[in-house]
Amino acid sequence: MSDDWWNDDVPAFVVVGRVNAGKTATLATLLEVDDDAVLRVSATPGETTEVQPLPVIYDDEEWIRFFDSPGFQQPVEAMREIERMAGDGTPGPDEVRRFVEECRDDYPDEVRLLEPIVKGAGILYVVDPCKPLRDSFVAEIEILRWSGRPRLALLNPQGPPNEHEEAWRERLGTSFNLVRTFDAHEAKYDERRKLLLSLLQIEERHAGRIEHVIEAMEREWDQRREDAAEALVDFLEKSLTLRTREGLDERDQGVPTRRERKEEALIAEYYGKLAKFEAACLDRWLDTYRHHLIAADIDPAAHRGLDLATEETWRRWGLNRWQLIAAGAVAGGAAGAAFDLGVGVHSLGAGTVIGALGGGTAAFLKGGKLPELKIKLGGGLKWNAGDGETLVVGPPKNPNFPWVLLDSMLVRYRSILARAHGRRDLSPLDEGGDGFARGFDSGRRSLLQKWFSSCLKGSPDRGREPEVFAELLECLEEVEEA
Ligand SMILES: Nc1nc2c(ncn2[C@@H]2O[C@H](COP(=O)(O)OP(=O)(O)O)[C@@H](O)[C@H]2O)c(=O)[nH]1
Ligand SMILES: [Mg+2]
Repeated sequence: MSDDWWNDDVPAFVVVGRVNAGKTATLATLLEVDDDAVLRVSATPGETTEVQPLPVIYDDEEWIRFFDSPGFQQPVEAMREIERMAGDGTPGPDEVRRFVEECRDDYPDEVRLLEPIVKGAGILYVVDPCKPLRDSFVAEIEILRWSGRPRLALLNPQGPPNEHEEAWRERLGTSFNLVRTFDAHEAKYDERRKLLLSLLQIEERHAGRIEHVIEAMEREWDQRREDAAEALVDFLEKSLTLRTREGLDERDQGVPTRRERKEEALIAEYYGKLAKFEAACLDRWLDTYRHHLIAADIDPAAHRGLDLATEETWRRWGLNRWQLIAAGAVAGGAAGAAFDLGVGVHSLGAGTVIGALGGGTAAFLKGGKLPELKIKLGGGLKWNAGDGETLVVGPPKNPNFPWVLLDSMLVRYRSILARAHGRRDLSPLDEGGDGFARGFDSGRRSLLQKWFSSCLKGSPDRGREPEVFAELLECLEEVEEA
């Protein structure tokens, strides 16, 4: 390692444990590194051969330094060696130091990981509590205890809970300052923050610097949420105002198949653009949350997450029919035919509504068969002076369209935030689980409905935008906490 690998002014923590315990994955998740070129997470033992420094830098200054290590290879033999050095006495920091100075040739791995520890680094000992607590692990625990350095044990379960965990907890509890669970494949922001708080607990000497990192991380997290809300407002506005159009000449008007082909092409173009907006927002979110390995995978043909025609979508996302009516009524009858009635839920006899409505919306309100997605000719057929007809497609007349759009994004936001950076699999973002819109209170529903309606009409209400931004920001925070 280069000469400046150690700096007395910067608190340091070295991650140790058995090969494949998940040391590198733990650091990758904690520090949000999803790049194997920086932190190699691998099931192949022996891929990490050096102790690797990972500086935590904010505002051009290094505040904490972590070290990733290859891990113990011969813990039992190393323990015996250190015991031998102590003779009749109990081994302690002096013997561990001597071991580092004298035993590099015979125990290269143990010496490498103990080197920063004897210099003054704190210890993060990663174990898989699903494995039985064998003697070789007890040897590791003993060596680390003898070092006398502040030490935190991290349980990183790589399988379902089993009977071994209790033995681990008991043994670690007697030899470590603190025992915590940190699942390198599952840990989210809150667990990462708690891990840093644990460092504060075991290493008081550098409290100021560790606190600084925690505060910087919290500030950055709020900033990211604001960026995410901005991207979301942008996406909703673009999607709700979207229209595709195409002029029809005399031949198109005369030959029905030509006209139909043009209609279909316009509808496809409409969905293609919608999918692009969706991808742009998700890409921005992934970037904001430092994910480079996974990509937003959107198939415009299936318009995933936006497929209003499937019953599944209706069940999971968007508002239910009465919430929609209420939101529309408050919004002043702006969300399609259903809301033109301008009446509240209570005065609304189903018969009246159905009588007043036609087509898909009526079926929707009745609770019968769900309406099929039909892109109406949004602006109607427009005649431009002299040069024929213009076909305009979008937005779908379905009153739940904006809510389904919003909900499908919130569900993806949840899965982006749930994705731990220590994972190296490429499984797509999980879109499972229910949406959030149905849980919105009426104030939020009506505010958003008013703004949605202005967008759907093609003229977004700019005056309302700050309020909408603040509301969606709050929404994202709720999704994070859900
Ligand atoms: N399921 C699961 N696998 C994990 C977890 N942590 C690490 N792994 C896997 O275990 C293997 C070794 O992980 P790595 O971090 O490279 O271990 P290291 O040798 O201690 O650095 C990799 O294939 C990881 O994906 C975990 O929390 N859950
Ligand atoms: Mg490793």
